[in-house]
Amino acid sequence: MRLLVTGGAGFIGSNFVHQTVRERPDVRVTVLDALTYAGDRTSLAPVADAITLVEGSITDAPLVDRLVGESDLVVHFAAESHNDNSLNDPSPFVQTNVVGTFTLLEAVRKHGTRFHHISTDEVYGDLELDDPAKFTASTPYNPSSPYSSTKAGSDLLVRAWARSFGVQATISNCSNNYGPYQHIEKFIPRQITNLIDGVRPKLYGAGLNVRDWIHVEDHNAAVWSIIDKGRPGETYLIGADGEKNNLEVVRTLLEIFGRDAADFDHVTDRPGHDLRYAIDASTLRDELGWTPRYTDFRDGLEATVAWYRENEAWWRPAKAATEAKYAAVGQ
Ligand code: NAD
Ligand code: TDX
Repeated sequence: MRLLVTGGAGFIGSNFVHQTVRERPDVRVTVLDALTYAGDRTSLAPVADAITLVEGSITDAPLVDRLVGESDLVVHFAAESHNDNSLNDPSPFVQTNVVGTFTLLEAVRKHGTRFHHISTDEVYGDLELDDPAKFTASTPYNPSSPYSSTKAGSDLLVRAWARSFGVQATISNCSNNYGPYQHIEKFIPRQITNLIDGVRPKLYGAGLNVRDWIHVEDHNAAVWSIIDKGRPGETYLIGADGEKNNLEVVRTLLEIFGRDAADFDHVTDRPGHDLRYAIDASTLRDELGWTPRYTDFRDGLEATVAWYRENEAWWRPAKAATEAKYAAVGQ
């Protein structure tokens, strides 16, 4: 099978490529990645000899057309992915997430190529802390930020291309991922690398916002079950019952680092900050037989801390600039 992975030099995409090379020797992988600030060639270094990396944008229609024409399957991870950045400058979010997805859809339509679209639970908006409901595939779309609204837009394009043009597409909406190779602008690796540097973790607002954490390996295993067994046209929600508020996550990290439970700072809250996400993944579990392997969050977090300790050369170059950007807005 010839597989095209967009965004394969980013966090989830690079882990997906590693997993695919490890577990699926019959798959020939090509990565299309623009190598933005969030993409890193070295994230693919361990598999560099087994794959082809093409540096380019998913908005480049002739390039996309050629690469899709040479593929049997496209798995589409490429995106601008950080909410805080989307509040400072939404423009690349519209270009990559909306126009880029449109460009890919036109190519898979032309070549009749199977397409899997990676999306987020943030398209559903947020839940109250005490709401017994979780997001399902029939929850109405209600995105809050420029990031989540452009992801919602891209999902709707995929649905329309599947229905109107018969494109063989599936969509997955996953909750918050953690694990190796995640950019240090994101919550967990930001606090891990702060703690390595002896800096106090930074909590937005009161820290009571809840995220439904899943290990990136579990997300990617779910993506493969959807590719193998999913029904074209369907949307699958991916989550591992990992709800935690941000304060709990910071306290667990402080414990892992042997620091005092009060050793953190409250900083300026994110405008429009979603309160809570929670995923009902029963379709994925019942229909496709997927189950998560990383069921102990603390164990997964300890392994992630160990990875950042051992791979300082990977994240150090981005640390000062990332923190300067946060400091400029009081975070
Ligand atoms: P990331 O920011 O770490 O990686 C994104 C990758 O896309 C980078 O390698 C970047 O260079 C590349 N890219 C950006 N613009 C591009 C363009 N125009 N053309 C080609 N490549 C481009 O993001 P991530 O956290 O790995 O997220 C991957 C996907 O998963 C995204 O679609 C995101 O919406 C989705 N998602 C992420 C999470 C999460 O918790 N991180 C949860 C659910 C869904
Ligand atoms: O320093 C911080 N302090 C803090 O309290 C940062 C960076 C974040 N936070 C909070 C904001 C959120 O409540 O932590 C939570 C997680 O923040 P992010 O890592 O920025 O993730 P989130 O905004 O929840 O979005 C993530 O999950 C869904 C990914 O970045 C998205 O790409 C994905 O779609």
